[in-house]
Amino acid sequence: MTLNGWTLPWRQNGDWKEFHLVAEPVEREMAPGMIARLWGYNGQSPGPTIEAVEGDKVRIFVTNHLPEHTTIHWHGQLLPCGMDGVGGLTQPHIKPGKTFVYEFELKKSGTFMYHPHADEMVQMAMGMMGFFVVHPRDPKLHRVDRDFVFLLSAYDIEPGNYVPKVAEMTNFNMWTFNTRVFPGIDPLVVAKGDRVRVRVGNLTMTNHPIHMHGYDFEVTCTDGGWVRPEARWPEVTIDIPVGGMRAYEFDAIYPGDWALHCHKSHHTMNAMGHDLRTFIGVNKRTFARQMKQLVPDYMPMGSAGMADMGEMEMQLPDNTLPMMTGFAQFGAVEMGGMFTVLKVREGLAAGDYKDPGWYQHPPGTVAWEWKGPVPATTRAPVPATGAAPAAKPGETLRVVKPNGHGNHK
Ligand SMILES: [Cu+2]
Repeated sequence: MTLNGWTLPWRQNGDWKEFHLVAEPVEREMAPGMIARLWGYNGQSPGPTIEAVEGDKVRIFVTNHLPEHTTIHWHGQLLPCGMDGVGGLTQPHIKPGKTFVYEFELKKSGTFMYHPHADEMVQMAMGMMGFFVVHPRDPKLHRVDRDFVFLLSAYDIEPGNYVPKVAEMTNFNMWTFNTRVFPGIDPLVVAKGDRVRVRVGNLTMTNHPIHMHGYDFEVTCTDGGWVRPEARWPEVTIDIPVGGMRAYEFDAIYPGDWALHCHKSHHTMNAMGHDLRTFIGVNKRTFARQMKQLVPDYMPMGSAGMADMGEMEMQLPDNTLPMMTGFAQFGAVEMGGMFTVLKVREGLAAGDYKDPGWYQHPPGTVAWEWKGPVPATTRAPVPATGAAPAAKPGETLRVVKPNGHGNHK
């Protein structure tokens, strides 16, 4: 299952399984309220997922409807050098309006990607990429009940704009799963007891530690092939390297709504300015009074953290998304970007994987507000710090003594 995507249709022609990819400008809604004008394949970025079977002979027609030349590289596939898709090195570029044919036999099962090897900085920054899954010839090998794929990609789209800045190196503002951002990303719906595989590929400019709550799991496949069982180890966060793919597997035995996200906290944010000052600990009232003498409509933000931005209705420029967005059954989730939810449910009808809504927690299993006295032993006394002011309840101030020892035991 390709999150927010689909599988490319094919037809059998003699010995060959034939596919057709069209490289072209596309529009992609990143989440309701924001459209990106990108380049992709067959009307979408990322392109549709190619699925085939180990041993298949594939013939892939690639038509170029872009304003400049392109090629496609079949990342991870073992194939004749001339089918490798590196413009200038292994083939002439595919000029606008032309169609090329790639033919090769799928030597092994696993998870691969496709992307241009022509004007790469521009074409990848514009969203040209897709997944290529090769299933084992023996259906009993590496069998799972649910098999999810998504690509990590990043864009720099200034608020009010539609086209990404292609020369960006690090300062992206849209961190996406399949060019969608939370809350626009499909949840991963599975039935309790399902064996589940999640395949994640990274075609951004940085690594992404993908963290999933509620489970431990093992990497069973990379873009180099299947990992032998004796070479696997348990993880709860898997770093996906740039230009790499990791597939991990687990048995879905714990029901719930489990967060699945990149652990770099800026990557679970949408458009944000990166030159924000830190105002934690500032007296909001005094500061706002002083600022309003200079800037009459000044709005103080972030003096007690920035969580209030998750619920704030701010006037946004056209075509952008709030930094934090998305609500669930208990309130604002305060996330954006690379974030979605694994929904494990009991009692789903066979094959019914539509979004089941929020998890109904069994009574007594949700963290609750404690109204009784807090046992004294949980609060060690704070030692006096001489001339330094003692922190008052609710203050975030912490004083570090000149010898370097803090008072925050
Ligand atoms: Cu990340």
